[in-house]
Amino acid sequence: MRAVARANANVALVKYWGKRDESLVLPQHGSISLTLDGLSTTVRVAFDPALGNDDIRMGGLPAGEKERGRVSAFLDLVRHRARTALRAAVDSESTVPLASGLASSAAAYAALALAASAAAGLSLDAEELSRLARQGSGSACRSIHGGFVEWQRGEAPDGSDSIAHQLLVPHAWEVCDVIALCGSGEKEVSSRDGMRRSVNTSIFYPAWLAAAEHDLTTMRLAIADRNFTALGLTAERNALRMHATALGADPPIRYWNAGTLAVMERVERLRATGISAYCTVDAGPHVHVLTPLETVPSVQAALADLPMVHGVLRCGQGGGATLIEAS
Ligand code: 2P0
Repeated sequence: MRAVARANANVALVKYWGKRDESLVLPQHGSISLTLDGLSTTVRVAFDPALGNDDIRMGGLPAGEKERGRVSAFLDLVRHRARTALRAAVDSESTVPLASGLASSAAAYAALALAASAAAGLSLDAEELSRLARQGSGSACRSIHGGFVEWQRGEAPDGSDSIAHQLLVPHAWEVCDVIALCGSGEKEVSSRDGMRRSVNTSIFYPAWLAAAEHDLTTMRLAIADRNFTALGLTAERNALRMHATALGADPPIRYWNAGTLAVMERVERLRATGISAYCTVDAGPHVHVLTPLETVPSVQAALADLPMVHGVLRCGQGGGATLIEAS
């Protein structure tokens, strides 16, 4: 009745930005990501007859009320499926630097899906795990797999076909992510709230939907052809469009800060010197700079001396969620 699992974070190359069903976590459109190594979350789950309530901790400390409710609701999905009413003790540990503002619900819910289902005696395949993880956090369905991954929108009202599958195994094509940390602490508008507000109020949302479909097609081709320039241009354009959509919401949502723009400018200048590097930005100020393996040191050096950059992380490609212990 106990299990430990680990999963890696992922960076979206074509972003998920908007749900069509909030409770089932069904996206408005598909998305494509790269699973990263070095930014992982390990989750321990133990179902225990002695517990009257779920005991949810993060790094050994009791989780906040909002997170407790969200994790318990997720555990209810597992309990329902395993036909058990037992409460669980859950603890998680992350390798994401503390207070970097890079918190990853993708890694956490992918690891939780695997650990909780294994602890409950369920043996789920990757497809079932992806479907389950999605209901914890949308982007978590992609972190079940390693390498390049596509989350397909799906059509079924019950979400049964809204799952992720692998496009390329890790290291089949060495694209890396150099992350420039441009801020710290909690963001003001969570991704969940930001995408809801964008769907409901952004004057650009219909254009975003059309662009996302087009970017998915271009990105799939870029990955199939191992065309780094096409991957970089598409990822950068898609990120700018996602942020334009958020800026077009009412009230507007701005995730960037001055550091974000300084990194973007530096990367443009690097490109002018012949280094192949492109930016993408998730729902926060940090900039992920995509570059081939051989140019990682040059990109890292170029970002590290910017005054508004608090740190630089180098990430290669990570594998899928793994079960570390089960008993
Ligand atoms: C992505 N993001 O594709 C996009 C890009 C942020 C910007 O997925 O509400 O934490 O739990 O499904 O997965 C972050 O959103 O949102 C996200 P929920 P999630 O990676």
